[in-house]
Amino acid sequence: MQLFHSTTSPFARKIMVLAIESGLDQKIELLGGATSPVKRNEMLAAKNPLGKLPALVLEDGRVLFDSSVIMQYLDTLHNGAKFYPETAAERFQVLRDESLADGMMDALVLCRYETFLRPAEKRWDEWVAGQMAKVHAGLAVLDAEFARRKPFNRNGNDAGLTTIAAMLGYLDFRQPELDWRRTCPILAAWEQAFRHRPAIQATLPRD
Ligand SMILES: N[C@@H](CCC(=O)N[C@@H](CS)C(=O)NCC(=O)O)C(=O)O
Repeated sequence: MQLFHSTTSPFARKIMVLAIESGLDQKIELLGGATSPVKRNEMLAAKNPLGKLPALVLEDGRVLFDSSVIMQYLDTLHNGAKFYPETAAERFQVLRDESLADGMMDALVLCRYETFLRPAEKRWDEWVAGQMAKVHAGLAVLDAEFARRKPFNRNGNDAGLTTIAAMLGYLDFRQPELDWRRTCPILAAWEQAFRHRPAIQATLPRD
């Protein structure tokens, strides 16, 4: 299998965490190459018309995207602890967590494009503030929920928690000045413990 990948992408990161934890990383060839809405990676766009990574090219030529679809596919390929539980109640909690963190990552990536790619004279501050409002609201919900529930009631192989960790890592990577640990101490304590997982350490974002 080949994975269109970038070491800065939180979406690619969550896939690599699952791949490393399950030993599937040995079977995945990483394809690098930057992409952005204003500079399409044509090799990638030939496989995923949305021009986005991650995209997974299977042995038979089929291509899977987006990151949640790839995660769910890879989870069928190993016999270790599953990242998506079988029972509906647990599964939909995991999917909801993944969806919330994915949405927050979307907002953070869009902010990055707006503040880094877009020419300064065309920047729209209210739009960035609107994206960041989604991030702040998501952080507040996660902090409140983690106070009530035990995130470790399953083993750490959990697509929702993995995506939340990738989202927080991306937040620290791109906006280190945003002191979310002060406003979300429970989430911060969880992140500090989760961060020590070897697959999380092996996939820290880097330019
Ligand atoms: N919903 C997608 C989001 C992926 C995404 O936004 N990837 C970014 C890199 S972190 C990208 O490829 N952006 C290029 C573009 O928007 O054209 C997923 O879960 O995989």
